[in-house]
Amino acid sequence: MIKHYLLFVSMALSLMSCVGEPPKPLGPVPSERQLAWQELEYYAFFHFNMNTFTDMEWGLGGEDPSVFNPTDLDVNQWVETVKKAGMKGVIITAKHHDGFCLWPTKTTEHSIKNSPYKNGKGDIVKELAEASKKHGLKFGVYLSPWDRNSEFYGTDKYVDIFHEQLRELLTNYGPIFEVWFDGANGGTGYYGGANEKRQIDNKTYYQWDKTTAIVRELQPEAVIFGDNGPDVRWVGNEEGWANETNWSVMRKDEIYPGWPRYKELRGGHYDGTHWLPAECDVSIRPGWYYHASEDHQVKSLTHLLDIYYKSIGRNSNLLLNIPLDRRGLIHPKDSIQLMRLKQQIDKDFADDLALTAATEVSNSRGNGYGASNLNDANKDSYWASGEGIDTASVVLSFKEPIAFNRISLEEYIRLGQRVSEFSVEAQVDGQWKLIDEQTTIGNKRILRFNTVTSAKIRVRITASKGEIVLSNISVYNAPTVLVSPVVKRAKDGTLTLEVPDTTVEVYYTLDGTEPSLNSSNYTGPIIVDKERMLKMFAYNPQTKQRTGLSEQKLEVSKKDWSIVQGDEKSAVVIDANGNSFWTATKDDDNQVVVDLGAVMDFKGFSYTPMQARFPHGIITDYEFSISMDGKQWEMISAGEFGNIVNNRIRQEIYFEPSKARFIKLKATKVAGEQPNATFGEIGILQN
Ligand code: FUL
Repeated sequence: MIKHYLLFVSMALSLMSCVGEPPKPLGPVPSERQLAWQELEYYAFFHFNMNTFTDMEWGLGGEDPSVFNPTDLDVNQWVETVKKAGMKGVIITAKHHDGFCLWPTKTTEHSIKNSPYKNGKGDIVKELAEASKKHGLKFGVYLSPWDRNSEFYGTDKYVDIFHEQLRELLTNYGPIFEVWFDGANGGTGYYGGANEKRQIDNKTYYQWDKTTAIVRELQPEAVIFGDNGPDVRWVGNEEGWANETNWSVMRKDEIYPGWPRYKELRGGHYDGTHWLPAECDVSIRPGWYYHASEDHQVKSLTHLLDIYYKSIGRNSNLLLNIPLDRRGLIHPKDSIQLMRLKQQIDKDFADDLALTAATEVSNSRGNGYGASNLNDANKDSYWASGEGIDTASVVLSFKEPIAFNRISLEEYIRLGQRVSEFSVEAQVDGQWKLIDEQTTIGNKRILRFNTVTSAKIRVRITASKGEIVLSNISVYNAPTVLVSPVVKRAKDGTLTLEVPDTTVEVYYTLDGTEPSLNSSNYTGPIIVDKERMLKMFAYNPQTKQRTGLSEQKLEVSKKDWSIVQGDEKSAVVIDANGNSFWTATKDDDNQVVVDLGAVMDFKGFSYTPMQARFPHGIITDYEFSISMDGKQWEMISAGEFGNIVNNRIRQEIYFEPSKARFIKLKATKVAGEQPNATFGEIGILQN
């Protein structure tokens, strides 16, 4: 009897090995909540709170709740916009560092209930939770542990308050998919009027174990985001990119909020002990909160695409921030860019060419784990190599040669992240030609490269932590990105017109006439000495599509210009790059003096205010003077730059035609409390 039983077991086992046994999980593996989160890929961050109304990024905590007063708030507009943009969820700053709560919390008076919004009866967390549910989007909350308002901050009592706030948010607003804890803490604050610095130990003060337990108890499906997770990690920058090598595992016990080695968060740890995948958080504008002064700085399509490929395409999720304006709406400039990105992504991934390929692998662990699982459009089926086999290759064969420029690979991460080296090749004229060599794959890895035409693609896994387990390979031919050229200028007058795609052509004129395909074709940097009106468009010769016309005044070259007054750093004021800036010191009298190198005719000047994220010293009132010898000065223009603080664009001021060798721009008034004037760029206008 026992003999029979053993025979039966061994027959069953050999049958199983013939259909193939699944590989055993390798190293840390994701939890169900982490897997569900990973599927979302792309979702919205909404920074909207007290700072929106004080024009700040980090409120101090002593703000008056009466200042919070959106006039046209419409959460449906937020939700509909991001849904159309292809996002799968939203996360709202329920409380930022200044402590103001967007819901009528019982824990503090510093909340929406003491604001004019809906006469204190409003609850924006509720409104947004309901709108998200209605539109089928996931809902998440940002709750800042640091609270610059609470008088109890620094004591155990505050930690109880923080935990209670968390309980309120996780109890009263339906299912939550992510709870976002920020590691930031600058020390100082209002703290109930104490206005002092309070030091806490980020590792222990908030009782993270208890905090996690509250989330698990009330929202077991929610992931917790923090520098060290425990479920989702910060990516170590706020620019929206992960390293090319990006492990979803980390030696978690080494990490804590405010960890000084945060750069390691960009790539994870090869020998990680916990599953801790990365989320890239980045704002569509320079700041997280809305500032009218950044309306001209919404990220370009090229930049947003780059973010997409360097986050989602590098084994990370993307949390893209859209600040809400003071009305309580998404600004049209942001909506337009969101839709542009969505349209381009849709085009890039419109047609998975791999679905038509025959797949062949050098090794597999048997039926059920074969090559055809790689292109069956099913995330749950996978190809796996045989026991102990950690290098192998896949060949995709097409009936006809195809043109392609993207390849997307996915590991079956339920069994762990494994691949550490791989390459992609295409067969051209009978030879394997290397397209790219990379390291990790993870949940999703998308490679971008110049278009290749071939009927055979080979993916070689050259190193892996164990058996190879890939769920998907997709191949795309993304269309050329057609956007207006970016104009760059150098001090010597060199003009560069940049387009992201090398196959796109640029046509331009410098005499103010409308360019056509018969106009100059831009082939590389050119010197433009004199003041000119540049008009141009970008053109895709394959599709014959072109962008609209764009134009820009090119000022006279500054190659012989030098600074007469201003410290050594002030040279950036005449470097033809408005993104660099100089701050005058007390000794400079808030002015800059320039020697034009020769007597010049002109009838105006330009001033570009500083463009950096935290502007200061923006000149609102000025005096402009000229001189032949740098000693005798004549002030020929004085006045105000209208609305410059809200709209930090280049200013042009005209006056009677004049002749001079020296020019002087003096700030007679600057915006804000910092008294020293800043200068992005100055120039002269001749026509
Ligand atoms: C940072 C915060 O300090 C910023 O204000 C913003 O909320 C960003 C998402 O996280 O660390």
